[in-house]
Amino acid sequence: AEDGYRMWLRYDTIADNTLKQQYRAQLQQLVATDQSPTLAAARAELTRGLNGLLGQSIKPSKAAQGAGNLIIGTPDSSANIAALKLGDRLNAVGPEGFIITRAKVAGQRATVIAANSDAGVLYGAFHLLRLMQTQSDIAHIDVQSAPSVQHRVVNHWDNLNRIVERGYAGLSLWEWGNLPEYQNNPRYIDYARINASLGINGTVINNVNADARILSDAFLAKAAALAEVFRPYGIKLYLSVKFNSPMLLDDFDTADPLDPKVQKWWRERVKKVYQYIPDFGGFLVKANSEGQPGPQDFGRNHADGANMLADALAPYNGLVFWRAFVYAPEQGDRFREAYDEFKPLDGKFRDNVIVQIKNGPIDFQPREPFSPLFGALQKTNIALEVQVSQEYFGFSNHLAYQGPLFEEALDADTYAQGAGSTIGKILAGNVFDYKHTGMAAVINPGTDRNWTGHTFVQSSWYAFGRLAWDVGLSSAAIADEWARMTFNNKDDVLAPVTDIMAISREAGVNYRMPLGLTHLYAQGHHYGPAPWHDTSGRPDWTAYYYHQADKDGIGYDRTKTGSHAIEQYYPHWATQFAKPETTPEALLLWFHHLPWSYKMDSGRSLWQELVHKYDTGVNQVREMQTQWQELKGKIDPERFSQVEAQLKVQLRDAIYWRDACVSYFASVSGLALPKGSSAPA
Ligand code: GCW
Repeated sequence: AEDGYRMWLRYDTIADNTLKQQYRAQLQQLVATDQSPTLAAARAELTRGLNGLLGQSIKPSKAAQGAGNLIIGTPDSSANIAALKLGDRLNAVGPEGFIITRAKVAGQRATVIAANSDAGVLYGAFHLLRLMQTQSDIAHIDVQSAPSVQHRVVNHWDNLNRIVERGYAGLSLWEWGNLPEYQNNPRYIDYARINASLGINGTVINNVNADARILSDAFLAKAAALAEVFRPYGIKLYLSVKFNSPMLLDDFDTADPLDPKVQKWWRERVKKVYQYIPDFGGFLVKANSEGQPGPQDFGRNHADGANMLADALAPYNGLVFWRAFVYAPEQGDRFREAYDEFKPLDGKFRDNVIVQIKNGPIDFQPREPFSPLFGALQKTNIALEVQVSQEYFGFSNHLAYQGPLFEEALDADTYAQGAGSTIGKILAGNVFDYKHTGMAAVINPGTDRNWTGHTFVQSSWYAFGRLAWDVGLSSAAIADEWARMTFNNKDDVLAPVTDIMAISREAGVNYRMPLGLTHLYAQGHHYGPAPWHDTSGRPDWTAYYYHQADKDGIGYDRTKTGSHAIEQYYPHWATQFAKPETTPEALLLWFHHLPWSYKMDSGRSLWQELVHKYDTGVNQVREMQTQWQELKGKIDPERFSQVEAQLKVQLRDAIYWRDACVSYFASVSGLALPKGSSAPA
């Protein structure tokens, strides 16, 4: 059971003897102080990690002496580090970065982890452990690292009754019933360690479909207890709030953001929040979306709403993450909605507001073009929101490493300031001059023994954190790191694991919605397919709305003959997306309604290509199964057999997806199944 629980922080003793001896000689004693809870956490993690990895205890020491010192700290907390005069290099890594280097201390070469803040020391400690877990050479180590993005936040969609919205791994981790009394739940600490190991510095602990009671004194006391556990790990606590809280908690007849009574209510509540949680991070708000209340209910706009909360939080340096995920059934094209509502408000938000934008214009689909709001909001702080929880990727049953999806989003070039204006660079602050930027991931760990239900969901959590720290990392390099830490460093383990990870996302696109099809999910649960034309529900919650398939063709026309949504992009993409020939095939049906006979690059017709992709997706799952079998006897039997079983479920579901979609599209197009396909006729 431990195997899944430890995630990537396993610290099993290094198998390679030579390397272990080298490490042992280099790291004999840990020179550290417990001057702050964060430094204590760093020391504790290094002790635990090194004891495990080296298979012997590292000696604690107050001062450097003899050979093999590992010295950690800030210039303030460590005289040794102050004496190294790392000034310029430390300036370069900013408030949260770190340096790991070799330097002469007390006449001997020592290994040094230095930072400007205690949190930086903690991140450096985790980084050194990661290098050792992945068996890197640290003999001449010289690393200088700082996060690309300021706010690296995880979002939980946990309800106060512990049911997790879109959660597939048990109940919420937060045991509200016994909080604040039972604070020392080891799981809270491990949760904090997992996040801190990636440099995640914020957590929003409750669902964006918020329960107003989270701001009641009773819940604030509980949240404060969690904040206290997370604090040493550099993690700030944030809360999702309901916009009409004054009405729900205090019988107000309005929540109009311009009403002085309402403003006063929020000022007083915020003051209360900071009495409970002095370093509280701020609010996350879903407003006027999917039935949630918001400023528009009172004739105001998103900026009016966000700014009112921002003003209440400003005296304490609190932030408002205001979500751009908005759409309504009466709109024309759901794709357009977020941009149409937010672009006109650019520059109208306070500087402690961050507009949080999902990677794509619709909703965490297996593949989306990037949201045109990136690059469009130039005078408004922004954050990117991605989803680790596999709401649209087969829940915790399917294997879908999403590193490639996150990388695709970060590498998407908006052309906002010419070529090279990628979302990653925008978030890193290299394109516009923002006061704050962020990256947020919806994660849904729960009480399952392995936290995430499927071991490989852990890999997407890992990838998110690593990319938020360094937007330039490649998903393949991250997969390699994760596989080494989560399983082991042997080539015959790494090869199959990373091969599987490399194809898993595209496999999931292929057997569900290839060539730019999107949202063919059954309504509500979002697990299986329902491509058929269902006229009973909200149109934008049915598949026909998205695929528009009929006997003549398939796809959503977003060009000038359709919804014009492509005009929301800068000219580079607006021009390319205007014509099917210049639209990447992977996004084709996002932008064009095309005849079934349309000729694809492969020479096949659109219809043949579509079926071919569905078949490919199923075959890729078979390939993943074959690769997984290679691991038999080479990793622990528990994780081996669980993933083996999950892959069987995945194959069953992939076949069902393909068969449902192909036979439905065959029925509307009237076309026969291409030769060689194994889908049912
Ligand atoms: O993806 C959709 C989900 C909802 C979710 C919403 C959102 C929390 O189906 O469950 O609500 O997005 O992001 O607000």
